[in-house]
Amino acid sequence: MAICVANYFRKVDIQMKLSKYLAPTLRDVPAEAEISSHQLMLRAGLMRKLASGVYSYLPLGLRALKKVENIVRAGMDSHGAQELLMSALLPKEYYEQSGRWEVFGEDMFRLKDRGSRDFCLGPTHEEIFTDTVKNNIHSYKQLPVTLYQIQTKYRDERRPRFGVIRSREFIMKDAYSFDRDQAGLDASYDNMYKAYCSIFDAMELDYLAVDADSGAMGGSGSQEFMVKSDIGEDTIAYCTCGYCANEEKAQCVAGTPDTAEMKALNKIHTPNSRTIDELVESLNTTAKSFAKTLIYRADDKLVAVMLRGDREVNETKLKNHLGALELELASADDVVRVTGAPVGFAGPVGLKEKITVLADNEVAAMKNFVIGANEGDYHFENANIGRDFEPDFVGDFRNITEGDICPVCGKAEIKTCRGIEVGHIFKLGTKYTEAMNCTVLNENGKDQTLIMGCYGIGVSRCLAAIIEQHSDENGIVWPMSVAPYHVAVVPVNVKDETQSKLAEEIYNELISKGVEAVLDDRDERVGVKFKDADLIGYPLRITVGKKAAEGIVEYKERKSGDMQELTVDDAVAKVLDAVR
Ligand code: 9G3
Repeated sequence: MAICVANYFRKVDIQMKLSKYLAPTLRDVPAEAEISSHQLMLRAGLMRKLASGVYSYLPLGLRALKKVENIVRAGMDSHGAQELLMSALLPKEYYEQSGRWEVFGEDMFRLKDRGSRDFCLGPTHEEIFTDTVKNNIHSYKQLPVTLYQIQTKYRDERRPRFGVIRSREFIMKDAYSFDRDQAGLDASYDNMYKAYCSIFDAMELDYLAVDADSGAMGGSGSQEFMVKSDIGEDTIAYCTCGYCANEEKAQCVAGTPDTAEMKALNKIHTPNSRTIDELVESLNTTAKSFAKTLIYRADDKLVAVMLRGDREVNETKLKNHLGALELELASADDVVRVTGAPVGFAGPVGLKEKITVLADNEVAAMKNFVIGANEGDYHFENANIGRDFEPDFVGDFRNITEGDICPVCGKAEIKTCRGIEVGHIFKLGTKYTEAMNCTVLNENGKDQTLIMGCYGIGVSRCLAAIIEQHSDENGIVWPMSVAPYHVAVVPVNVKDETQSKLAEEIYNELISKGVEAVLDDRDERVGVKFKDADLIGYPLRITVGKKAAEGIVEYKERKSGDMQELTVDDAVAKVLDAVR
């Protein structure tokens, strides 16, 4: 059947001739595109923007996207996962069962049907897969099972940016594993980890698997697959010992306790020293001898967190410690009310309201440091924990930075780089299976709640990440595995019978051998054709020019830029070799 279907729908020739092909390349860089992959996807005619964070894929972009999708599919299928396709139009009842209908406020696209029943456009499908397993798997003998889909997701991002890297509609592969117990989940999770490594290797992505925060998903741990890139939104901390974590999660080791004698606490007049720089300037000291106090609003409570003056607060660690859903810096009014002073003089001593005071473990190791005096234009010097104030909790609340000691090996210094998250795998636990009563009968005929993992890959984001990592000043440099076409056959002058005829013959021979070739039969100057071929980034190019009569063509590799003159047969053989 398959063969005759292929014959039945023989590819019409038009499909690969550029004179008829929709590949609208652009000379100029679109203003709104800030990063190279976004610029190149627009300029090479791969996609067009429909609205903010909403894109249409043109033929070249769709071919490459489908290749990325098929690599993901092959990786999942080869690791025993089973593909489904769920609806993207989801009734609110499922999200109400898990309590997420309210939680995901503005991000969720919500709509009503003609009977004014509430639906959403699916942002993720934990509830839907759990419901499917609940209704269709009843015995432990049917476990373990990992189900997945490749499907369009919708999230109303506040600030869509970077093309399809952060868009409001995107294609995700989301998978969900169901096991009887933790050991089963560990096995399913490790299996997915291996699948992800094989998938990203096949796409020729240079990635790191990093320990990550599980955020609202909870569960017992997660890892992100990060593609190294200077435009990545995430910061990764890594060590030569192999430790690797998202900055959100990376642990910071406590400072070594300062053994100096405690000096007397002393209030000092610090007029107009609101910022650390001004304070450092006026006290002729460094930020390291200062402990700043930041006031946050966590859900409906105010909280103070203290850090050494030169450190940044890690809001993910703070939010997780407090178990808060919402966390933001307190308003100026809140700060004035709780400190009794204008912003910039907050400290742990003399707060006007009893609020929780958290201290980063580095502050707990400091002696005789400067703190705000909760009074306009005043600070205290020589403050010491234990004598002058007692924090309610000492923990890790700061961002790791380059040069910090690695929390794992305790010897080497941490380095950081930026990355784009292309995958995220979670050990979810029983959050959804409990909420939705998803159980199977065990050996003893007793109901047993299943334990889940969930695993995401940003398929459309991978396409952009591949371009971020595989492009140069002339355009995209596609890896062969995801290139929209393998080779462009370019006659220099289409009006020259010999060149056109030979080019067409080469193109037909390549197609007949299963090579994905395009023929640039446009009546354009050869310079334009070469620029387009480099911009679109076909991995190989065969140019048919003056030496066509002698049966000599030029073979060019996009990546290395190597060019050589070959006989037609040698050129065709080289293409076949490179494609396989
Ligand atoms: C929502 C909205 C936005 C969301 C979510 C739900 C992120 C949401 C986390 C995940 C976790 C995993 C399965 C595949 C891998 C990732 N943004 N997340 O759950 F309703 Cl509006 O999606 N889901």
